[in-house]
Amino acid sequence: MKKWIAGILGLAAGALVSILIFADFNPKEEVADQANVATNAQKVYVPFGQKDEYYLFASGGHSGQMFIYGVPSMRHIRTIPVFSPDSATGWGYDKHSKALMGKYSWGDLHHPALSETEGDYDGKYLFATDVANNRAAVMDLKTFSVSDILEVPNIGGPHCAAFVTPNTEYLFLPTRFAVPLGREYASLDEFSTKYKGVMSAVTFNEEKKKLEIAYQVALPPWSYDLSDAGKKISKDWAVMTTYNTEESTTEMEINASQADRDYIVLFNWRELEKMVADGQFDELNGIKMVDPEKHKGAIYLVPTAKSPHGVDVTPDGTRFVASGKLAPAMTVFSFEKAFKAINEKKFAGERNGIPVLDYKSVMEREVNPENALGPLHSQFDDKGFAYTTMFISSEIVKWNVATGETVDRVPVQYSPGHAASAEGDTVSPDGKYIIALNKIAKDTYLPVGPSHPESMQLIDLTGKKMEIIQSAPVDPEPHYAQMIKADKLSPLVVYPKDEKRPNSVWTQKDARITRNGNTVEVHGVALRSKFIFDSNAKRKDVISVKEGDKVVIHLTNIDLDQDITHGFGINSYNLNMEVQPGQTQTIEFIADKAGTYPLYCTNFCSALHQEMNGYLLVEPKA
Ligand code: CUK
Ligand code: CUA
Repeated sequence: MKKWIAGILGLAAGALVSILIFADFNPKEEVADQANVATNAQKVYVPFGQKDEYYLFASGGHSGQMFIYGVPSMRHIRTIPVFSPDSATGWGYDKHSKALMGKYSWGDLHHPALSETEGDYDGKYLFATDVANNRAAVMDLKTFSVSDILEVPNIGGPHCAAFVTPNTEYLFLPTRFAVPLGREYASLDEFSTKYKGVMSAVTFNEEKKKLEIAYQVALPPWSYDLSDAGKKISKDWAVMTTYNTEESTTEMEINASQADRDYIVLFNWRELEKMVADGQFDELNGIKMVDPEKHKGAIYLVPTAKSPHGVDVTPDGTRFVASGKLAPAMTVFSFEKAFKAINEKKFAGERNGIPVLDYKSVMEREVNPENALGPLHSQFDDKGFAYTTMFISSEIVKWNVATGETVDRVPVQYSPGHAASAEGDTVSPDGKYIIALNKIAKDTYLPVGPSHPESMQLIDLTGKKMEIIQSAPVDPEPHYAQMIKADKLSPLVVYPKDEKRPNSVWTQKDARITRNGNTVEVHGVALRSKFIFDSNAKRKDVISVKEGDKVVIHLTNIDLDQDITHGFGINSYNLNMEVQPGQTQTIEFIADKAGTYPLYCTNFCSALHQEMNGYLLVEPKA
């Protein structure tokens, strides 16, 4: 009986809903919408033979990789393996990448940063850091591959990074987790005295293609969340947000949000540089460590709404905008006001020996769009507007930086973390597109089980209203991305032939196998469609060793031809590498398993690719 009544009520409710829907239905609007879909489709369609206008370098989060997309098509073009091994490219298997990966097999890549000249992306290098295992990496955009990885000592989770200064003088790595100085053991009861949030200043030596640590700063034991470098008038400065200034050591979810205010840390890196040059530092594990309590004049605190997440410097370098995360507001601060207060030494007090500026004297305005919740990160265009992601209310809000007025908002699916606008972190953003990097896709794409991909949505900024014109599922996790004009990059077509390159071999007849004690060294070539390891042997494509030998294989791809990449995999030896046109790669292993092991080219390179194979013969010990 009850079921029956419920059924009738259900039908009635259904009818009501249909009436409402039909009442709302307007055939004209439907037609207009279809026209819109067609225009939007045109906006993102990149016809065959043409290329995308922008590269998007997107963080792969805990996949440890960097993803590259074309904009506006939003097609995934390539993955650069960075902090995690990748069998497709042999990253983590060949000697060079294996050495760079060291003892780690995963990473958590958060914020990519393109190299800059005069505050503009110059298209030369791309930096990234690993929150999981305290590393920084640099990728060369000539080859789209990693040139160097540096493990930074004394720190715990460089999440705020990597952001670069306007001429790539430094990339700064502030950390999320406070750790005892030198990462010694210390009880959490001594958190406030022994733990520090260490920030590292890393430089890139372009000639050697090496990352180096210039110095570190022992900041209070707080969590540093996001940072940005100054520009133009603020070019010698940088800002970063903090939370857990409560210095709680457990149940952070509750305890780190007690105080009404946390801080933006404002630091002058030119001053820090001078201090270090003047010897104002202590040495820790071979690194110059500046203590801001002892050496004053470079670091200041600006109070801001509790537990801020992002902080972003405007393209003209005059302001920095903090996003509230827990407070429903963005706070606009003025660099000029901050400099004035610093010059006049007008401080509101001190925290851990660091001067605190007066909130009111630095703050320009609090921006509070109606019902917008969970502001995380802001990007900018060329017309003075900011675009802030709202994690909780799932939207992007466009507002005027000078007046604080909200001009537009667009719902995104769902919960955006960062957004990336075209040339967005430069002194001259393009204002053409912004991409919402959404943490949750839910029902957006074909379902693939309980966990779904994340999503990116491309938004056109050129019209009166922001308009979503494309959406793409992405692998975890889109923390941040940077979008650069494609014509700023000029990648190599082939690695140039270089006869002086160590261990390279450029003709078939120079291919050879030599033995030195227990080490067998192969100088081989790969070409369509064969391997030649030893030009004098009866079978040129066979490597014969003895069980227990150390085997070193150098392989040069002598097909100097666009996109003719060869692979080199050894069946059941868990080894693979890639050799791009003109490249020399080395793989090293101990032949610890006797037996017969086919080896083959793993990259489909020609009609006779399937014939491109040979054998590794491992003769058992007597
Ligand atoms: S964080 Cu703010 S959403 Cu790592 Cu830049 Cu992810
Ligand atoms: Cu070489 Cu397939």
